[in-house]
Amino acid sequence: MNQQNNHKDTLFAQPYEALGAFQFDESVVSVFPDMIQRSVPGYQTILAGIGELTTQLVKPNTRIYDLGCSLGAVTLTIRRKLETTPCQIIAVDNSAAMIERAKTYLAAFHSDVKVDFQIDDIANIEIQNASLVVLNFTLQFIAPEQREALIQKIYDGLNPGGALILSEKIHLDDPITQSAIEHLHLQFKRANGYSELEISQKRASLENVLISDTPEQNIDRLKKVGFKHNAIWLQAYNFASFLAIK
Ligand code: GEK
Repeated sequence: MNQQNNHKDTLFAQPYEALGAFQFDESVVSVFPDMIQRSVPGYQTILAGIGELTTQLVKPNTRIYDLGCSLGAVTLTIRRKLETTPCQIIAVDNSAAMIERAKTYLAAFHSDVKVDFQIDDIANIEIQNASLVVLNFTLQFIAPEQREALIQKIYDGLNPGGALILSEKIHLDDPITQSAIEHLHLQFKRANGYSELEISQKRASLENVLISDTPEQNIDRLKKVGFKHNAIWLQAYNFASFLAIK
């Protein structure tokens, strides 16, 4: 994401005496594009894939939802692909700081496609007449006991043939392969310039905030709410993106 004010993420570079739980506040907003690129392997490839899936799956006169939109990277990718397809994009985040920055950012690019930005908890959003819903690394921040209801609401609001793209950090139940895959992610962060202090403080801050599921838990939940067509379409280390079609 070519962001104006794209600052380097140094949020956890200094030792903290009292490390608080991670929050999507103003300090995170200003380093977010750098943070997500250096922390999530495959992020750019997922965005490119979402663009291609938009071309395949979005139907005219339907709605597209970007839930947990942050600075609007997914919305921007989708909007570029829509060109002349008449659709409405609804981009939601409960961080006002994120939405304010996303609005400014998207305003810098011309498009006739309407984007409706909403500052709200995605639990409160009605989903209707949807051909595409994207949860790009958002479900992992929702309380585990609320996840099924959210995915059910999305399924119910999708038109037949509509799709959910769900990207998540994942873990494996088997400790041996889990440890190997986690090590790959650790090396990815080191190679991207994060220090051991930054890595350990970020991990502590995300504890109990980002709660990952296994691939099986994700697929089982998608099946349970009614999706008959489910697959992982991309995985990079312990980050996977699922495609579920109604
Ligand atoms: C991207 N999709 O660039 N309601 C609304 N928003 C929420 C909620 C909630 N209950 N919980 C968390 N968020 C983006 C990246 S980031 C992923 C998504 C990450 C929002 C939160 O404010 C943040 O902006 C986003 O979900 C998660 O493709 O930081 O790892």
